[in-house]
Amino acid sequence: MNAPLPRPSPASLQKLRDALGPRLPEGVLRDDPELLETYGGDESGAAPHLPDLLARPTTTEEVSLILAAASAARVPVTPRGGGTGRAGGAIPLAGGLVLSLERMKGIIALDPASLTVRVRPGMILGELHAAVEAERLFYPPDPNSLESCHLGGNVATNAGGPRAGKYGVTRDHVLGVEAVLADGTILRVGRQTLKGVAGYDLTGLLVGSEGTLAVITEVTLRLRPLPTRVETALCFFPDVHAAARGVLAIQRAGHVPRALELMDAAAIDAVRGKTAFPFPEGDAAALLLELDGHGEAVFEELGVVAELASEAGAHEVLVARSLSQKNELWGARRILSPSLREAHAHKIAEDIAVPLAAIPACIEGIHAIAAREGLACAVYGHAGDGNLHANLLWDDPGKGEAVDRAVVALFELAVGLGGTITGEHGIGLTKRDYLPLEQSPALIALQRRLKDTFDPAGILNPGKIFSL
Ligand code: 2HG
Ligand code: ZN
Repeated sequence: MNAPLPRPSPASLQKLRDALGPRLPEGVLRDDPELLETYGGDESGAAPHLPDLLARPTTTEEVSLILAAASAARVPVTPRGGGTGRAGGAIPLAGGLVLSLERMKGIIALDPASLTVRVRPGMILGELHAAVEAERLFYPPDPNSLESCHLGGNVATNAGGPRAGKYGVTRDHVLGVEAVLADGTILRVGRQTLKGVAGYDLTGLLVGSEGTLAVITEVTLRLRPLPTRVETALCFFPDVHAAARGVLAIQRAGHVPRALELMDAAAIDAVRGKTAFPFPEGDAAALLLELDGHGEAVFEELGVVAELASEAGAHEVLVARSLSQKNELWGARRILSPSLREAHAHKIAEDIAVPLAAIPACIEGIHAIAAREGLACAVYGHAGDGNLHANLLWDDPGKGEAVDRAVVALFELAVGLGGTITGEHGIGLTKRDYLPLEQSPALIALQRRLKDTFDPAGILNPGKIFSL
């Protein structure tokens, strides 16, 4: 078990206050307890920790000042976006200073001709979608929290979402960033062009580094033309294995739906009656599929894909005929996680990913692990890229040890099938002790050395990704 991280001494905190107080505009640095309390947790379900200070800068220069002073005073800094993370990445484990980028909002430059947009980290993802779509452009990543998550947090965690199977995760769309190192150095990393191979891919390294290497203060994203036709359908299957066969058949036949979301019986039960969409009783699995492109061809392809789903065992395919029907289907998908949380006293949602061919074995393995440990479970998620949300659910507080065993077994299952312990939520705090199940000691040691190079004082998001 990891020992708790030491909190900064009162003297270090005073040194930081003294360094920043006269140099930051009024209101940027706060320490009122009621406010600090709202910056201690995220959506991982992990216990919150109270920070000692909160900084809400509005410029890159302020971020640089804050980091340089925190490095000098040896005060831990936990960068924070919208607080929607699922792995505890934004929890200030060692107290210290929470650096919230929420006030650095908005678009800096949208360049439709170059297919790029430069944004500040505090921009809400849903607002970016609306702004670029108004220009008939498309930014595909769509994590479930899109109405509240911030671009900076998406970049820090390399967020995914349903459309990642076709379009990739956040990293696949980031051309460059402006980042501030722990010592306050401001760097422009990467490029503004669609192509460019100069030097190491440090943009790729910073994306997904979960606030441990640098603080992102600006992001340049690649945009695509907005598909003009989107077709959505829900296929019902008698069991989850038939649905998994459907996923493989559709992809093997050469189709790349922009979403291929699977829900097992427990997931369907959790949303039945809670959304506008009337899920019939007794359905044991469903696939929400969506195709995009241009013109009538998309609808024709949907017919072919629906036929493949039927051949795999789907007994009904319901095609959304209007925008409101599409929204009903997606509404049901988007409330899965909160509905499961409401249905049980406790919920752990792992986000393992496996090679596509291993999806059936993975689903079978998840159900077997939960049954063995006497836990309820629901499996759903982004089957199109093999990323399955294995939810363990229980009400009895005495189930702690069974849950711990089940979590390890889930990770071993994923890794044993050639997969990963996290497809999209990140390692953060909640999975740091399990990283060695997937990565060798030499690989973890190399990453620790990289961390030391970027952040020699070790102030940036301590206690995340690696065990203490
Ligand atoms: C989703 O796909 C999110 O809905 C949340 O990644 C997953 O909490 C979950 O189960
Ligand atoms: Zn997800």
